[in-house]
Amino acid sequence: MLKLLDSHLHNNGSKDRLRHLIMYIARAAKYINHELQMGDMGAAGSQNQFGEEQLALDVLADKIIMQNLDVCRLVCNIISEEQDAEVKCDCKRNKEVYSVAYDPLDGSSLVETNLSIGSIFAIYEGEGFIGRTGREMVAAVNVVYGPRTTLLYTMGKGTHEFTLNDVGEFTLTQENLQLKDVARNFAPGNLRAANINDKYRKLLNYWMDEEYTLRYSGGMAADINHILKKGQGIFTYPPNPPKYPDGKLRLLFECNPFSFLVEQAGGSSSNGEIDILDMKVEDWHQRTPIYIGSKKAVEKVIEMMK
Ligand code: AHM
Ligand code: MG
Repeated sequence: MLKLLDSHLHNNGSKDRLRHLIMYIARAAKYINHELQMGDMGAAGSQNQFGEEQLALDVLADKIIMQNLDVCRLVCNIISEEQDAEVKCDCKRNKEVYSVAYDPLDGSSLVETNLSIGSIFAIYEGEGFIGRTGREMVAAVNVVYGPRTTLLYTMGKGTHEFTLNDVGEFTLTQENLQLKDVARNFAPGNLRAANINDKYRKLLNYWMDEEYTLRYSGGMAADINHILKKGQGIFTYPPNPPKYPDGKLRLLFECNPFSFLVEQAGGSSSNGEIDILDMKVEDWHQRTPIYIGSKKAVEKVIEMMK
């Protein structure tokens, strides 16, 4: 018997409104998936606020998600990695409402090479993001568009994987993903940082001396998904000042939702000092160094990068 996303959310104790919201997110992912098969892979001719070139697909994925979050009327505040500021929507304010932060197409520069990319979502109850921590998220979702399209979600009761089938349903493929404490794979982001940070160079050497297996695609959505599916691994993205004094990856759109998904699978994540999920959001586009994956591997990184 197929286990559908909708009934899994229900059986997992989801409030109806949160379940509807996640189903709208899944719907957006199906449309994005379709565009990836059929759509324009070229440049949009525009840049985001950080001067990064946008692809037609970045812009389209952003629109598809924004429209779905808007029409469901459950979301008051939305912030996208592709937008400068928060968007306020018409929601049913008298009832339980949500705020959603998302990265519409993480790793989109990989799209022309046909490597996997993803859409990442962080869902909070109530209105707005500033001053809150990742601990306040009520759900996180990561959709990976690869040879198959898969969706991971957590609502704080485990991390579960679904796969999109031919008739457009996400069906359960793995319940309660589990990370071992010890990693054997490493996904070292931002090797440029090793030029200015000898500790990172030593950490890289440690992994090589210990004969870890390199598994790094350059797309965080796929790299974290790899760790979760293989049941072990460590992903790092340290800072490299002056260009990225806090690293490149964003707290709201990437680090928080992945930290929630990984913690719910028994792993952990840190910025080198505190857990990512304990960081206070001060700015929508705030960046943070991140070390995430198997618990003991994260501890080792913190110790060596101190
Ligand atoms: P994006 O959201 O613009 O796609 O950037 C995030 C991506 C991550 O998926 C990945 O880990 C990182 O950028 C790699 O960046 P770089 O190759 O610049 O080190
Ligand atoms: Mg991204």
